[in-house]
Amino acid sequence: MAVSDHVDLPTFMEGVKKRNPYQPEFVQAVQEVAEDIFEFMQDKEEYHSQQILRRIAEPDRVVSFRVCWEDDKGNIRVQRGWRVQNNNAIGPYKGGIRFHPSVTESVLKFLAFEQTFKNALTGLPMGGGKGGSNFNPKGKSVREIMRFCQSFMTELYRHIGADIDVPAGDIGVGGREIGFMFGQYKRITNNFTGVLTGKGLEWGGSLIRTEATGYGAVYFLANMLATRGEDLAGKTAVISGSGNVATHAAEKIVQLGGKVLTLSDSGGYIHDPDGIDQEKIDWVKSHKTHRRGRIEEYVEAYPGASFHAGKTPWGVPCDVALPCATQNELLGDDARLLIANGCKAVAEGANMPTDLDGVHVFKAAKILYAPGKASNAGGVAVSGLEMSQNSERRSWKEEELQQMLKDIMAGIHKSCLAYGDQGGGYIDYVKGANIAGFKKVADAMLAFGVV
Ligand code: NDP
Ligand code: 2IT
Repeated sequence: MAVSDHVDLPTFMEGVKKRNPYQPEFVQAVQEVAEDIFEFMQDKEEYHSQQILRRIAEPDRVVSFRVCWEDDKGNIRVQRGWRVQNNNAIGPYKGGIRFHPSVTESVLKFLAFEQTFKNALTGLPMGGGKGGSNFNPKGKSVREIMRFCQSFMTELYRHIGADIDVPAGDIGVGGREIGFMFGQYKRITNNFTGVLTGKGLEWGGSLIRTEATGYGAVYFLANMLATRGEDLAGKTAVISGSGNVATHAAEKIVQLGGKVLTLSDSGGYIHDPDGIDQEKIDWVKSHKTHRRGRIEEYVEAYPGASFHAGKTPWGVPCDVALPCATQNELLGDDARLLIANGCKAVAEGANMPTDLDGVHVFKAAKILYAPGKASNAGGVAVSGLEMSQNSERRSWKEEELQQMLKDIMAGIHKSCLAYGDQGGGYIDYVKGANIAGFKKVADAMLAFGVV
């Protein structure tokens, strides 16, 4: 009979660190989950003896490849591309593609690990994966971006498929890049299939996929506030980022009667005390996406606002905060400042935007705090609905999809309550999300035996 190996949390984390040297983001993501799962597993012998967490924290595979492309001046450029297929226990690998100079194997492994739990929380049959490249789209012409996307897909196509692995967008990858990659996939394979999500509406895309992550994060925030008998009407919001997630989160806050005070990018943040209304949000969308401008130019269009170079917006007093830019953008001191200034609720639009210190500060203060794997799951949820529509070869109506998104976010909130309710009116959403996501994947893995 096998003897189960009951290592404690510090020993488990020592092993993770040793096996993944120079991968701090991945170690951080595993630590955040392991802190809750070790407690949950205490009386669950099977998860221990079958080494379930150890197995989820070892990607099924990491594919790394060279991506060569020619820039407009005829120079040959070489980038590195990856696809991390973390876990497909409950469905095909699913997760976005990120193009940003900060992309490393560690970043993509953390994202694929987080995605595994997030996708389980949606209730849809999707495993976890993530991909990307250290390619920097900033300052590149559209032709250069097209050539890069084509070259990236020329390798990636052999690792993905509608029932194998279905990538989508993430930082630096939006509808245009998905179009270039889908075009190249189709050209190589001669196969028109739902192999990517976030597609254009004319060629298999789903309504509301573009808006889904930001809208979903605000629906989740509204669900959290409702547990304390509150809503978003009249609340002030501080948001970081000015891309897909940030602008759509801002839009939904405004629709629900809140006032958005800030947006940001890697250059700094803008503070608009009059509120960033729909017309201003439209300006930001167009400025950042079509003109590929910087957020600092907002103050030229709207002189009532101020720009704060090189800073994050967490010092601006607010009722609710939504970090929607990137990982580790909200640190322990930022968390302390938010709380000192009266912030009641934080919903993460980005993946792992709060560092471990910050997570512990929010938990200790018992504020309403939702980790990205719960609150930003609306995007991948509508991606899952896009996959269903592709399989059925039909398109659902906008009202149907809006309702499904709301229902899915409410369902995730309910799952968090099931495992995170600590009594006395405090819900630990991090714990709730980690346990609910883990349990679903773990139980599927138990059914498959040792694979
Ligand atoms: P976009 O590329 O549309 O926008 C990214 C935004 O974040 C930009 O404002 C960008 O500023 C800023 N940003 C990116 N990297 C950094 C950095 N290192 N430091 C400071 N600011 C930075 O990406 P998305 O809005 O799609 O993604 C934002 C976050 O949401 C990411 O964490 C992503 O993983 C997560 N997410 C996205 C989903 C989606 O459906 N798109 C789904 C779930 C989560 P700048 O222009 O200066 O680079
Ligand atoms: O982090 C994420 O959930 C995403 N970037 C979206 C993934 C997807 O497959 O839609």
